[in-house]
Amino acid sequence: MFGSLKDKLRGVKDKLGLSIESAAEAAPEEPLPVEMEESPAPVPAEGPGEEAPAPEQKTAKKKSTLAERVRVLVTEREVMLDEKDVAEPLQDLEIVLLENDVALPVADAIVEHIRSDLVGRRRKIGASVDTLVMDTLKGALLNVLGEGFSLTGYIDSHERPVKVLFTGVNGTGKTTSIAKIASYLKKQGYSVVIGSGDTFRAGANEQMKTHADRVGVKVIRHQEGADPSAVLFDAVQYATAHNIDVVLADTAGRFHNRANLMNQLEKIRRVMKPDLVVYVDEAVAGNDAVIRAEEFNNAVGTDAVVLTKADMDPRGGAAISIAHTIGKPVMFLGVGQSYDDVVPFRPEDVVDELLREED
Ligand SMILES: Nc1nc2c(ncn2[C@@H]2O[C@H](COP(=O)(O)OP(=O)(O)OP(=O)(O)O)[C@@H](O)[C@H]2O)c(=O)[nH]1
Ligand SMILES: [Mg+2]
Repeated sequence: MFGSLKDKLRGVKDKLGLSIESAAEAAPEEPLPVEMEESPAPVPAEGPGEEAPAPEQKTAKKKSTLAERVRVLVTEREVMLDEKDVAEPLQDLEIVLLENDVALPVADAIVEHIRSDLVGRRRKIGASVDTLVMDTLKGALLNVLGEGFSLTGYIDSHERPVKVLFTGVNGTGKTTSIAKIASYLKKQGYSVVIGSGDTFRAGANEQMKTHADRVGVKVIRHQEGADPSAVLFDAVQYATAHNIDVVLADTAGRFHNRANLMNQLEKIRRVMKPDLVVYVDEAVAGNDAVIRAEEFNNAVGTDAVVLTKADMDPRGGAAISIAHTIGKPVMFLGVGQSYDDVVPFRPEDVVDELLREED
């Protein structure tokens, strides 16, 4: 998962570390006072060994900004970095993020977070710069990944049955994810019923039934072509009558710009009254997934996101960008073809995975 991005992040991490190291080494032993804008004219050099600065040095000084003139201070490995110490590695980081499908505003937010974390502030670097680099990268990634979303936490704090409606474009993994999440919830001790709300695509009912049988969960179905709101309403009725904790509702794949299917989704919402509307898309779609998630969120509203096929995604751009872009948390990652291949999206775990040194 995210192999290409992980590799590239290692390179950036090393370069940032080296830049900080060399800035720290270049700094004088004793702390120097920060040179200010209106500093008095330098006292003429005395003594034979000391010469006035060369003309080109003077010009360079005049051109430099205040931030650049904040020199690196090292006191017991405490370092104050300036802009130019981190400029190159941060530029590399921005390129790496964009190349790996991270949305531009999200890449900017990550880079800015690191810049403001490092530049112009005294930072203790301890025995090595690795910790500093790691902490700053972690902080920047966590900042865009948001809080995540615990479905079991939500179920525990809401009235049962909790009704979860799954939406999204064709073939992204809605039906499979519902089976995986049903299995996950069952293992956590919750009772589940599935509503087979894709009455549109031929064979969808059978597909849902096969998955549900395999994970041992009841499915409420109507015949093909039936009104999906009616099926899902029945699923909720069934759950209420049988004290079932969770209703997972499947729907047909649809595009946000297909008015008839979107109107149908609106009707499903009104009739079934879901507690959570979950948008499903595939991590491999990269930036397209981010754009579609935003469009769906604007059109029908979204409470949380499931990103499938993360196992096939070397880039990780959608996983990093989606929560920050649409302001809604990622809830699960699909990481393979088997029913156990679903993992709750925990930002700390994702960041650890991204910054892990070895595979
Ligand atoms: N590798 C991998 N494949 C997945 C994952 N999730 C789903 N798939 C595969 O993606 C394909 C489509 O999955 P479905 O669950 O049928 O997708 P859907 O969104 O319900 O499709 P429609 O009902 O046609 O809109 C299937 O072949 C799944 O096995 C995943 O996390 N990893
Ligand atoms: Mg489906």
